Formats: sequence, C-alpha cells, structure tokens
Amino acid sequence: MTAHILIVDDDLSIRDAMHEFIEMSGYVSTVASSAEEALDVLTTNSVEVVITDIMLPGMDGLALTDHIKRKGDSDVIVMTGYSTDYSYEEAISKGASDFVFKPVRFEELLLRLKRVLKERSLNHERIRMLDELKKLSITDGLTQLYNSRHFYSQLKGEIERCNRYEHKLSLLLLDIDNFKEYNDSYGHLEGDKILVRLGRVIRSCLRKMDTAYRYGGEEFTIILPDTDGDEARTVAERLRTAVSSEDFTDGSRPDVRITISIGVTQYFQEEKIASFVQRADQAMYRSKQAGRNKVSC
Ligand code: GH3
Ligand code: MG
Ligand code: MG
Ligand code: MG
Repeated sequence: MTAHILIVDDDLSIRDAMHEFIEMSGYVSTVASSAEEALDVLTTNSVEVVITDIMLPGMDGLALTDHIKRKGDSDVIVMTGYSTDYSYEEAISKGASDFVFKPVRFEELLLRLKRVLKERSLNHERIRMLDELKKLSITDGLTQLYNSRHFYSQLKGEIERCNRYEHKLSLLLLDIDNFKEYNDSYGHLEGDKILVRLGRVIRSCLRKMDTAYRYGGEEFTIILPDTDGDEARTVAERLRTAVSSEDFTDGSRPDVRITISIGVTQYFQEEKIASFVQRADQAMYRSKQAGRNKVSC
C-alpha cells in the first residue's frame, strides 16, 4: 500500500514544492497550512508520516508532534531552520522520528522519509510477532483452548479480585471418562481428534466471561468469575449433558460417544490457590467414584 504523507507548512511555495516532490517520489500526499488543519486531516485519514515545519501560526510544530505522539500512530519528521534554533531537539524528545534543516534538500528528505517508513514497518512486524508469540505462549496447540500456564496466571488474578472485592468465583475441573480405553481401541491420533472436538463443545457451552483451559492431557479447567457454587453446578450440568449427547464421529465410524466427569467448587475468601484447585480435583474424583458422567461439588 502506498504510504500517505502529510506536509504541514504555512509557506505556500514550500508546501506546494514538497507536495509535488513527495507525489513524484511515489507517495500519496496531503498538505495543511497549520497544525490545526493537520489534526483535522489526521482525524479522518490514516497517515504514515507527518512532515511538519516547527514555526507555524497558532499551534506550533512541537505541540503538533506532542499531540500526534500521544494520541495518534503517525511518525513525525520536523523541519527547522539552521541558526541557533535547537527546537528540533525538543521535537525529537517529544517523539519525532527525524528532522531536516531548512531550506530542505529534497533528496535528503526522501532518504530520511524512506528510513522512517522502513523502521515503521519493521516495528509493526515486531509488534505483530510479539502478539503472535504472546498468543502462542498461552494457547494449547491441540485444542486451541488456553494452556495450563495461562490457567494459573488467570486464576491468580481472579483470586486477587475475589479477595479484594468479595466477588464470587467458581472452578470446574473435568476429565474424560475411560479415555485410555478409547486410545487403546482407536489409537492416539483418534484420541487427539476427540480432544479437539471436546474443546469446541466446551467453548460452545460457556458464557462470555468464562474461560476454558487444557489443564493436562485429557483434563480441562474452566474459571467462572462472579459465579457461586450453585450457578457453577448448572454450567457443569449443561456441559456434561452437551458432551454426552454429542456425536463425536468424524465420519470414519458411526456414533462416537464420550462422557466426562466434572468437579465443581466455589472459592473461599483468602484461600490458597492450591487448596482451591485441589478441592475441584477431589470433587471430580467423587464423580468418577459415583460411576462417571457425573457432576460433584
Ligand atoms: P478415567 O479418567 O475415567 O478414570 O479413565 P481414563 O482412562 O480416562 O484415565 P487415566 O488417567 O487412567 O488415563 C488418561 C488417558 O488419557 C491416558 C492417555 O491414554 C489419555 N491421554 C492423555 N493425554 C492425551 C492426549 O494428549 N492425547 C490422547 N490421544 N490421549 C491422551
Ligand atoms: Mg513556518
Ligand atoms: Mg485424567
Ligand atoms: Mg480420564
């Protein structure tokens, strides 16, 4: 996509010459004769780089730079007279990416503009990769639910909220019934497909604020904020029923059924995270002992 450059100068002849040069160099350019006009352009256009004179009537180029770097996403290159004027230093300290002295040598400006645009796209790529890494680091690769590391960090946060504001908080821990048998009969890869499908069923049963995690191999946890034990039990029952009535077949075999056992527990104020999780685990084991495909508190 062609970069959009905004030129801000109160001198008409400079403005026009720069506009022509920037367009000839292959960019889209818009001109403004004041900082106020530039801000208007920025509210309705996505602009990659603003090239601004420092001396302007009304708001000056420094204030404009400051404003853009606080509120916007554009890079700024400032233009400044030689002499004893060091205002470009202030512009750099306000976040300007570069500066050129007036009278502007266009070839130099073009080199600086290209460098700023390059840096800008590298930065965007860095941010994109960091976001991707962050997402990968909290996601379970198989089910695309969150992973157990994220479970502990989220649960810690919820517990803090709970202790500070006396919110309610509940936890579900669920485990697939007789899953070893399923793997032994159909193979590990078929078992993995069940885990993927189960992840989707879990997601479809949750409310907006609930979050689901693959806690271990075939065990999952669900954090239910602002939810007491009774409400959590209802969610668990809905989930248990949804799983037991889902046909997990992928077409290769007719009618594939699985069931899950669920433990439900509500957080006690000031309780340690380990004891909270352990209580959910114990409740889940009671569901196993009661014959599986059950919900226990
Ligand atoms: P139950 O929980 O009902 O007591 O019986 P189970 O057979 O499910 O329990 P157990 O803990 O004995 O075995 C869990 C099995 O889950 C072991 C393994 O075969 C399977 N499993 C664990 N993680 C994975 C995984 O990532 N992929 C697949 N395919 N199977 C897994
Ligand atoms: Mg001026
Ligand atoms: Mg297990
Ligand atoms: Mg199991």
